[in-house]
Amino acid sequence: MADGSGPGRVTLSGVVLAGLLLVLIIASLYLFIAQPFWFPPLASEHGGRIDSLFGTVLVVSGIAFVLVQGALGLFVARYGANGNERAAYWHDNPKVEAILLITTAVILTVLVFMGQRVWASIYFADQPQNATIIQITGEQFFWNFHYPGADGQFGRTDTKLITSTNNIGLDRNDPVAKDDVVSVGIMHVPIGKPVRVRLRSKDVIHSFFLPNFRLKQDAVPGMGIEVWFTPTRAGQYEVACAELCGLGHYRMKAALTVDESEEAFNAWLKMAAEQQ
Ligand SMILES: [Cu+2]
Repeated sequence: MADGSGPGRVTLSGVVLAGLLLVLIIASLYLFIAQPFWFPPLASEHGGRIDSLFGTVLVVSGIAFVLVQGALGLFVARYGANGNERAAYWHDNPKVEAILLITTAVILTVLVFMGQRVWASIYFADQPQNATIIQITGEQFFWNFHYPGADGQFGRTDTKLITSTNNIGLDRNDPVAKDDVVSVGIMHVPIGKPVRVRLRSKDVIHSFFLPNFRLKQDAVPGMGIEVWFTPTRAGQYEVACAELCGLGHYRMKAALTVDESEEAFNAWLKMAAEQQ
């Protein structure tokens, strides 16, 4: 009976709901423990800090979730139609409210400061001087990778020089542009050396996303935004666009190769320069 004074009934809908909840709990536990859909393998130096922060936030919010939902379930079992007790009602309880508010505020503040520290250690750290510098221009729907070539200097670019074959408007008459490499959809970096990426966009907002490197940064028209990372694992990776930038957004991806040595990277750069 619903007034809490008599024995409850076992209803079909109740049994079905309990079964569904059980399936949901088992499926969730499996997904968290076996991790079949987790992050792709980590391949950058700073990524470990992001992953451990993600783990901390997940554990803290997981504990809060179980406590809150557990309390809800406990009260339903105790004071619901099947229970024998009546729930007491009161309007406010300043002590309980203060405890809940302060506990939540302290936990959230600690998490925010932990996140702030990791963010600052990646974004506000000094840019490394000995880095490979690449100017990356996003456009609908591909990525252009501009390397300075052997002289280490980027050639002049001008929007007026942009044509269907000169995506970034590189001035080939500029002496320092002679050895520049502009690669469409193919990016190479050497392992173990910082990479500074200068991001631009020609049309709409794109987002330069390297899932394995835990790096994601918007490319905004009219702005040059720098980010950097250090690859720690040689191999082939995906560059994605993480901003819904138009109808062809789904195919806006590029291939990133982390070469296993500086020599291998230079060999690729030389080969690409010869094809320009
Ligand atoms: Cu895009």
